[in-house]
Amino acid sequence: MAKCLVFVIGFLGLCWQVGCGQHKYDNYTLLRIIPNHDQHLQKLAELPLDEEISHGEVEVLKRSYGLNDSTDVLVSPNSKKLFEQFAVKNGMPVVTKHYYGRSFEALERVSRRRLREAFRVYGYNSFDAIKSYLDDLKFRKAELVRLQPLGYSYQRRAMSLVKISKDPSAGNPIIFIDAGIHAREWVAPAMAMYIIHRLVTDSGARELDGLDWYILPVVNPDGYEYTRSSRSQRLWRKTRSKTARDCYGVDGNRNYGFKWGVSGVSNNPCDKETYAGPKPFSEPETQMVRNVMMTYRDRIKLYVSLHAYGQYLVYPWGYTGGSLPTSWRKLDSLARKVSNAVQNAGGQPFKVLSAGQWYPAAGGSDDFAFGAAGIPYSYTMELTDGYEFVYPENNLATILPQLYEGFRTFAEEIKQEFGYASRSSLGSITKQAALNHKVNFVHCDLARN
Ligand code: 0X9
Ligand code: ZN
Repeated sequence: MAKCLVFVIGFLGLCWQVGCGQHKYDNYTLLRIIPNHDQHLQKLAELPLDEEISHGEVEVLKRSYGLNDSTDVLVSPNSKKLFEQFAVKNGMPVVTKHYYGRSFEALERVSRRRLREAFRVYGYNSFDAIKSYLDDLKFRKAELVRLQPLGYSYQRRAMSLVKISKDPSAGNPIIFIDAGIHAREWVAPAMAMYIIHRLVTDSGARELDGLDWYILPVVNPDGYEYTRSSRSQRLWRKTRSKTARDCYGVDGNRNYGFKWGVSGVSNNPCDKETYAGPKPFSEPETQMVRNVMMTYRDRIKLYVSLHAYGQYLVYPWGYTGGSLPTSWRKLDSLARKVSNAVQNAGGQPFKVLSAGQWYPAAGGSDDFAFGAAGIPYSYTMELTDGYEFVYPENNLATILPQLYEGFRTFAEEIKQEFGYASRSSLGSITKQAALNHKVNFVHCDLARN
């Protein structure tokens, strides 16, 4: 009887907190605070205050990169007033989305119901569906696709690198793409899978001529499945390793061993967002990505880490906004070409800048690829804008093909700079073909002698 009473009281307590049938974020409010003055940017960079994070009352979903680019903050009913006042006091306009969590259901409940359904190219698929699709692809497209087992996630999910190549023994330059290190950014694995789909189905496409593509579509499968498990976990970001008595997860994009911990991180294992981990590469998931980079570092010429959201295309350094790599103009110019290609296909252009100029955060995969592995082009691509992390599944069929045009541009440019025609051992290539590829023949001859 006593036990029963405790249960009923406990249950009522829970109902009182979140409401029966409701979830944590249902009563939260999303505030999009828009800076229109330099002082606003300084103020916003200070958000949120420490005590608010520790109470889990406030989550900064996106930071501003400049004037008129919003800082998006998700606030609990308790802290809503404080933040509205903060914006009003500083004269910043605010766009408000009430009952934020309720929008998750309408947009995405459907996709969880489809748990056992077949893989859909324009959909948000379960990790199992992605895995089965790839296992099948390996046989259906055996002439192009190989799967290299990489190891296991913390919760023992098997992970494989998808290698797509017409000629694996040619030693071609490699484009390495990963996605989904942040669990809630569902559009990123969807994009990675779409790239795989296009590479294996576009029969006449040039993307595979003289280039190999290595793709890891879900870097953090434990976190990804966790966000699919319930509406109240939809905004989980980190991995799922146990890090303290009651706390889980490391921010994989703070866990890489280059300038680890120097900026934009939390040392608190219970921090929901940016805990850098107990040491660099503490997570099996980041170790696997590192191993791919280090194994193929001589051939990987471009690394792109897919994330969401905000429609940014950023390059090193991420750990600081105070300096840029010497080759930053090349990084910047390639990013702008990619952005133009997406825009020409009807998509949204990217905001292009260094990651650290947006906001400094160390331990990112982009900095490790560039600074430690020596990969000459390295980017973080933040997909989509306007829907935060809950990008409507129905729009995927429109935006994935537009974004793919950006990857075709990446491929063309990488081929031009590092491909067969640009190498000094020109072999049988004609002078005209070399000129077409903007190769300086004289330079190559000199290099050989
Ligand atoms: O903060 C991040 O990890 C990335 N943004 S996200 O909203 N997807 O979490 C940006 C990372 C940029 N790169 C570095 N700071 N190194
Ligand atoms: Zn991310």
